[in-house]
Amino acid sequence: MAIGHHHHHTVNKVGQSDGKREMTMDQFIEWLQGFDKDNDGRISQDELKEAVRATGGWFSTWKSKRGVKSADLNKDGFIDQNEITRLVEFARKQLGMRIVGC
Ligand SMILES: [Ca+2]
Ligand SMILES: [Ca+2]
Repeated sequence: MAIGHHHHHTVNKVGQSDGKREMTMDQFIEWLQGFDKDNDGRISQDELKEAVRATGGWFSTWKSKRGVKSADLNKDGFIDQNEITRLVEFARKQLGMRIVGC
């Protein structure tokens, strides 16, 4: 699956619902990139923390820590473009998000 293209419309939080909304892999990536506050193209643990919170889960540091850990292939502490798809499993299991089409 190619992730070469990124669109740059800002995706705001997906509702403030229960995070159970179904989305595609592309939408998930766009959604996550909406949390890239410093626009470095990577998701840090702090940024992921905001994403976790936005799913309606209570503020959870350990979840975001685990998310980064499980997806961070090169162990630099950030989720970059190549690693972002690895967060899908995390989002499914830990955040209860429904992500389709991968
Ligand atoms: Ca960032
Ligand atoms: Ca990394």
